[in-house]
Amino acid sequence: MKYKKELETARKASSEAAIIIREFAKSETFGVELKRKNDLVTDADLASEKKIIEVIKSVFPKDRFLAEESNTYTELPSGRVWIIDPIDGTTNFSHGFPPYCVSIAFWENREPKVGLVLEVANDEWFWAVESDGAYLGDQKLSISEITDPSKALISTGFPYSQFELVDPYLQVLKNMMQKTHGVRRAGAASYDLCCVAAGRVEGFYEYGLNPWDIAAGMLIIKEAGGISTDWKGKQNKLFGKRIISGNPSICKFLEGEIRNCFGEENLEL
Ligand code: 2AM
Ligand code: CA
Repeated sequence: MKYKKELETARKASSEAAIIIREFAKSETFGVELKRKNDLVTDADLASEKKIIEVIKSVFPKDRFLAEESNTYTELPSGRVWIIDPIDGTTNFSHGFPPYCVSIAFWENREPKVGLVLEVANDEWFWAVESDGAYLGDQKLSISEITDPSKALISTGFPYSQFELVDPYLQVLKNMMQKTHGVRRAGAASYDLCCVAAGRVEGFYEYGLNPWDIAAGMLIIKEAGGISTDWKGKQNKLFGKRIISGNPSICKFLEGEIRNCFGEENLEL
């Protein structure tokens, strides 16, 4: 298998990070700081990121890192890059409310090659390697074949910034409640994407996301047979902030609903 060494390294880094995160979870006395309004960082995020980078650097000393707590990039560099969220779902983690994940992606020349999302509380390992499929543990994943929105379960994330767009967001949510099987809000975007890949939900949409929230999950969805787009139905960009994922029919449905409620002028940054 191509990228076997990268996958093994991502596995090792995430399992060592998970040990640290579980220790913090038990202690219940970790420090929590505010980066911006509602934007938490805990000692566990910082320790997890340090460990992940240390493990990967020991194997691939020349690779670059785009990691949430130490990132300086505003666009994806070329070459070999690791995109890391040391804890996705920090608000969940700080309340002891699963899911919370470690997300590690390896990209080469701006294409995803390896994606790994470890949901720490339930020890679920979602992973994918380019052209080799997506897996939960050793079980192969494929996205849902449901194309009828009225039979679809949809996941989303509530806005935590750009509150001026809350009204159109709530209008979409209202329509989702009426037109689909229901809506779920897990609190960790990497996990939401894995739930699309695993067919647990049919579709996902959110705005305000960062590259490290989606870099691994996007590949896991692709390898499970799904797609991720921006809010205009075009190829999703890592720094594009907005995402729609699912099978093509459900993505089309979500795109139409979002366009109707947000208006053309709010579909991009
Ligand atoms: P994070 O825990 O790594 O910050 C939830 O909607 C998704 O948005 C999560 O993936 C979460 O990732 C991200 N997010 C970023 N900032 C957030 C915030 N202030 N509140 C809630 N989620 C946030
Ligand atoms: Ca994070």
